[in-house]
Amino acid sequence: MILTGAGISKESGLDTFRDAEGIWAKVRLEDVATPEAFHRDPGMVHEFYNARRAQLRQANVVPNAAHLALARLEREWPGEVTLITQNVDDLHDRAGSQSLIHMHGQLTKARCPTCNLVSPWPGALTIASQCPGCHFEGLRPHIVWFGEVPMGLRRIYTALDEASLFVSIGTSGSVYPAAGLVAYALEKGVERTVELNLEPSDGSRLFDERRYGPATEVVPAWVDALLA
Ligand code: BV8
Repeated sequence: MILTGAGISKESGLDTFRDAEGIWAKVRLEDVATPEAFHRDPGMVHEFYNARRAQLRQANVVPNAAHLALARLEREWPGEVTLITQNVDDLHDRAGSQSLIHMHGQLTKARCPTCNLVSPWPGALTIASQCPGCHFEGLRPHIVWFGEVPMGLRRIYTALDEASLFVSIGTSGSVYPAAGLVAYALEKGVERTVELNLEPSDGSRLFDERRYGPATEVVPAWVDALLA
């Protein structure tokens, strides 16, 4: 089981959340990443996600060596590899990871609050964006906001019940329930826990092995060592 956070996409040019120049240093989470914010000012929330969606489409924003190393691990590892990401970017998808759960949603999709249809939506959303299914006007980003239940939790906890190895990559370990997955894995008897990050996360004491440095260096080196 591999859990990734914003740190793995940093060297692809996408901001993290809690670093000094991170997203939450520029905009208040309460204004753009909660259902109340969307109800209060949908235009502002759309603007926030439209800007991040547009950034994702820039030619220089591509999967980096860490994303590619995880896709290679999935191809070459004799057992099951399940990748859970908190990231809403599509860099793991574009790197070729197959067994992938976007537990906080996906920037490249829109969801209809009326009929729940999820549609690919690479472009900008507005308050007039119509659902391709039921034509309701008022699509929302297919994102899990604070106070909303993350996606794929049943699949995640079921996979964790059987996991022998839990790896946390590029996450500060500050958002739950994602940050609680390593403790859940340990409770279920996972044999080994590994943290690959720029610096120790909030839960670093729960990890048997810890390697610190930029993801594009630390992750490929760790994958090479594991496959060897
Ligand atoms: C829920 C989508 C109920 C939006 C996101 C009080 C205590 C505990 C919990 C709570 C509480 N009050 C409220 C809560 C619950 C709340 C929560 O945890 N709040 C926190 C702030 C305290 N959680 C929720 O609301 C969740 N829902 O609880 O529902 C429930 C739960 C279970 C079952 C039933 C009901 C919903 C949370 C999802 C919110 N949506 N994202 C968007 O993206 O716009 S969360 C957001 O934070 C992102 O998804 C992000 O991925 C996530 C975590 O952040 P990180 O990925 O870790 O990024 P961060 O910047 O923090 O860290 C980056 C790390 O990378 C750093 O460690 C850095 O050192 C490292 N790094 C930097 N550069 C590099 C690097 N590493 C390697 N290489 C580099 N180059």
